[in-house]
Formats: sequence, C-alpha cells, structure tokens
Amino acid sequence: MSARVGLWLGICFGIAFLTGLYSHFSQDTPSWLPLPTRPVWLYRVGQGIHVTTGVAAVPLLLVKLWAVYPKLFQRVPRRPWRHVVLHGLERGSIAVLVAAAIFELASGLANTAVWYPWAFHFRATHYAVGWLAVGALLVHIGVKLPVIRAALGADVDADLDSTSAPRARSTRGLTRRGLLRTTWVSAAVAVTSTVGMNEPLLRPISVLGVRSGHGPEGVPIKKTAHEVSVTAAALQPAYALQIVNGARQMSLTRDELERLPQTAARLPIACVEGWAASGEWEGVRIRDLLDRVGAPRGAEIRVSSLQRHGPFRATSMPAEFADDPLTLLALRLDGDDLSIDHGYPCRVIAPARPGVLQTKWVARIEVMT
Ligand SMILES: Nc1nc2c(c(=O)[nH]1)N[C@H]1C(S)=C(S)[C@@H](COP(=O)(O)O)O[C@H]1N2
Ligand SMILES: [Mo]
Repeated sequence: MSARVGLWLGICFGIAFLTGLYSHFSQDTPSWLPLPTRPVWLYRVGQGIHVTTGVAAVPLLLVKLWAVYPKLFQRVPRRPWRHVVLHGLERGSIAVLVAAAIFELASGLANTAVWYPWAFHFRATHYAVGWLAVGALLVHIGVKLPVIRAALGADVDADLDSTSAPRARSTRGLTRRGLLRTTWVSAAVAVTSTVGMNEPLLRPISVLGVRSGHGPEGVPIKKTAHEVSVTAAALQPAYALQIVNGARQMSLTRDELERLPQTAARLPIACVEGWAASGEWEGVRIRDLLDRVGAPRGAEIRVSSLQRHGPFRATSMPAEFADDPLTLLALRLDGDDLSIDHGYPCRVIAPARPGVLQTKWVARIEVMT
C-alpha cells in the first residue's frame, strides 16, 4: 500500500518540482535562459499543475505517513557497524524527506490562501526546501527500489511478510484495497475543490478555491490601489508615463497613449498563488514604445510602478518578453477603461508570465544596457 501511494506521491512531487522550477526561473530569470513566450497560457497551466499536484499530494502524504509510521519503532541493527551506519543514514534521509515534504505542502497551501504565519521569505524558502525534498526523495527511492518493485508486482491485499504467522484477516473495517480507493477519491476531491481557482469553468464546484473570480470584468484583484496607497498618484491629472533609454527620454500622458496604435490580446493573469483569469486587454505594444526612444531589440527593460512601498513595485523584463508583439501596456480590459484596482492609468500584461510581474500603475519604463 505504501509503495502504491508512494508511487503517486513521487509523481506529484516530481511534477510539482519541475513546474516549480519553471515558476522560479520565470520570476528570477538568469540572462542565459531564454524563456518561451508562447503559448500565452504556458505559465497559467504550469502554475495550475504545480498547485494541483501539491493539493493532490496532501491526502497521499497523510495516508503514506500513516501507513509507514510503525516503522519508526522498528529495531535498529546493533552490528555489523556498516549496517548501523547505513541504517542511520537511511533514517536521516527519511527524516529530511518527511520534514521537507510536510513543509512544502503546508507552506504552499498557506501561500495559495495568502496566509503567511511565519517570518521567513516564502518563495526563497519554498524553493530551497523543494531541492531538499527531491534530493531526499531520490535517495529514498534508490534505497527502497527492491522493496518497491516487489510490492508493486504483488497483490495489494496479499500478506508480503512471509516470516510472520498469517494474520487472521478481519472481515470488518477497510482492506488495504479499500483504503487505497479512499485515498484516490480523497485526492480527487481535494483537486476538484480547488482547481477552479485556475480554470473558471470549474469554479462552481471548487468550493475551496480561494479566489472566486469576483472583481471588475471578472478578473480578481490581488492588491487594491487603496491597499498600496497608490490612489492619489494614479488619479493625478498630471500623470505621464516616463520612457527612458539613456539620454533619450520621453513622457506620454494617458491621452497621448490612447492616440498611439492600439493592440488587443486575450491574455491571462496567472498568480503564483494558483488562481488565474483571462481578459481581453487593449493598449500599446511595449515594443512600439521602445521604438519611440530608439531602443534596439534584444534589450532588457525595467518597469516601475507609481506605488512607493511594498513588494512587486518594479520588475525586470527579459528582452524576449519586451520584444513580443503581445506584450502590452494595457489601457483597457474587456472594452472598459482599466479600473483603478486593475492598474489605471496603465499596466503591463505579457504572455506566459507570472501575475506578480504584470506590474500595475506603471510610472516608468527604462531600457537597461
Ligand atoms: N504595482 C503593483 N503591481 C502588481 C502587484 C502589486 O502588488 N503592485 N501585484 C501583482 C500580482 S502578485 C498579481 S497576481 C497581479 C494581479 O493583477 P490584478 O490585481 O489586476 O488581478 O498584479 C501584479 N501587479
Ligand atoms: Mo500574484
């Protein structure tokens, strides 16, 4: 039973690790790593899978720990020394694995609920412990491979332990097969109750989805203008966007931005917390703005917000996103002027990027050299 649950737990952790790496490098992109800008929903699907495999892993991990905890009280070999040392190392790797797995699922779940009852930096810690979890998992699979193979090849209700006297099979309560079925159903319920955060069609059945899709134009609001004290700056009549390429600079009012050629694109906002929503965005191509200050293609840019305090006020955008014809400085959403909470007077919306980098209330775009 433990091998069967463990197999799916391993698959979930493996997928969550890979999608987690993609999310990490989307937010912290090394200059040598070109990230794909298509399909436009790539980040949304990647992060949806990341959160979904994490949610599915919660019941799997609980059952797995329940099934194996008697092993904690197993007798430790006393000799030969080699066995004592190997046994100690294996136990140590399991301690790391269990601690890291619980930490990853608990901190990830808390993050989807935007609940940070701790002092450490969520993203850096969740990322570092992810490596620990996967390292310990590989050691564990390596050590247990013969046992796993034997177990998966046998009938789950057969007694594998031939040295013990055959136990009288209880006719009441769950068989192993019954517990396994319950486990799969629990994982499926956990997934369906949350997956609607990412896929609006499933929202009605996702009773535990944290973000409901409420908000102007059906796109949730992550932080309101009021919460980050940007209202006055965003509504000031003297607002003008600064575009800077070394000594070449220009400023554009919102009216002037509206008179430039407009591009429309259907693009999602996909928050790292796991929720997503699509909208029909309309505005000026960032690439067109860069052309106006003579910026060559292939240049990284820095986008800063009118917001003065708090995280996510500024982002670096790698050249492949800055040059993409669908990367917009959006002025409108679904035919209406951007609401102030969605980033009025203008906000970044780029394909296949995490929501956290879709900067709202943009004040300045600077070409980095
Ligand atoms: N200036 C600024 N831009 C921001 C944020 C912020 O806090 N400040 N939050 C980001 C995050 S985490 C997300 S998911 C998206 C959400 O955009 P929305 O509130 O329009 O849905 O905005 C991003 N842009
Ligand atoms: Mo976000």
